[in-house]
Amino acid sequence: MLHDLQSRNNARPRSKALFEEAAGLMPGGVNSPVRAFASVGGTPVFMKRGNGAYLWDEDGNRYIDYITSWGPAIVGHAHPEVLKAINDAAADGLSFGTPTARESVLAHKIIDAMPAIEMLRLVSSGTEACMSALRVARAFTGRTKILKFEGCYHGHADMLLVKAGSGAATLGLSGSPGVPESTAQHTLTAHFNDVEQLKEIFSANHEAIAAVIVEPIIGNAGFIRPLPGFYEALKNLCDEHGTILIFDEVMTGFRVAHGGYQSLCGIKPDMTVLGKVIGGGMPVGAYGGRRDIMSLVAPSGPVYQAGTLSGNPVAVACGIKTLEILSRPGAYETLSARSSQLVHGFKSAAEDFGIPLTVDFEGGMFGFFFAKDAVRNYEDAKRTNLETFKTFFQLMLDDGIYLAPSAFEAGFLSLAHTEADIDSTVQAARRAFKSIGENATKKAGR
Ligand code: KE4
Repeated sequence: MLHDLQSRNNARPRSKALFEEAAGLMPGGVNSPVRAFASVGGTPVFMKRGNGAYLWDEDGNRYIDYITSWGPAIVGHAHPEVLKAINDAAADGLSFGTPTARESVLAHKIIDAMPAIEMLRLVSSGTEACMSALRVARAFTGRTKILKFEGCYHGHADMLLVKAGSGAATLGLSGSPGVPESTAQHTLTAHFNDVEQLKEIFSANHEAIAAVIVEPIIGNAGFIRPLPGFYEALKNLCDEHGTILIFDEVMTGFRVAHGGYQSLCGIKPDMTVLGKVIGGGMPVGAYGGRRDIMSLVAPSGPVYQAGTLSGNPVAVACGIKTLEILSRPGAYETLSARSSQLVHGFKSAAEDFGIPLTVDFEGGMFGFFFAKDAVRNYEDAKRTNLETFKTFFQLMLDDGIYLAPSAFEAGFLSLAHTEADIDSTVQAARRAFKSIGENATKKAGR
């Protein structure tokens, strides 16, 4: 039986009250738009604590968590070894505004995992990393134009809020007021997986594009994989035109594989952007790449970029321990096995009830669309059945499964998710698909 939203809100009275209070204090009652449940309706769930694969809300309801804080909680919430690393670091002070030895430990781990990164700079968010990488690429090439793909989200810096994914797509905001046209005009956009259009754009902007930035698997429009040959074509065009290729691996880095997507596809980007997992749930981002490019960054070069809490000792300690746990034998095999169990369970359950569903996964990241045909770009994603997604999301939430509250987001699991957790999730999906299927039949019968 599909409950109405009212009964759902009543089932979580504490979240409802907290949301009403927050709405008067912070825009939309949240500190990041995608948390507001705008596209799925109902009251956002206020979480009180997490442990392992689970979250508990303020009303005491338990959920199996498939957001993992949008990627960072990949070893599970409140992992004892991570908490110890944080507590030990914090006991020595929170922040000094000086270099610390720990920052080089994290830098080594990242560079060892991604050889395309010869040198890097730590910052405090993915947004900061993306905007800084583009500034350096513009300085290195002496060019102004940048190229991004529709549906990709690279944080909220002005020049990147053009046909962006994630929360911008969820809210139907292709750009954003406040971004001057004088800025947006330098951002070119292309359809993902469209090599012919790429060739046209490059020839129309001959040697004028400073950088191309791309999410190697688009996680901010659902889960959209590159077609075979797409990145080879893109890399060749960039090399031919002296354009910097930037892989934004904020989401895929250490998530789809230890070496990120670049280790799977064999493409060596000129620059890479990271975030999320490298902080393990605390604020860490990074940008890096070829030494000749990164050497331009102040104080070794003239390109200015700075940050009070960049390389923060406690956040870096959290990231180091997280990467250490991830580098243990079998970690990525486990993540992949759980993702495979989940998406194939969803697919089989949806088929049993005649519901068109496409699924995909890579490592600990997965996605699904209510659609018959494969989704190849943002336009395809927007044509999927968003109403069915909304119903599915709410039914799963009521059944104790916390999925991303938007069809334009990927899902994430952790090393703490057990086979039994995944099986429970698939059983909940089966109940949801049954309910959706029965409703569709009733409507058809009217
Ligand atoms: P942050 O500034 O949110 O740390 O990172 C921006 C960013 C950059 N690049 C990619 C590929 C990203 O996925 C992100 C942030 N992702 C979103 C979720 N899709 C963060 C969640 C949110 O906005 O609240």
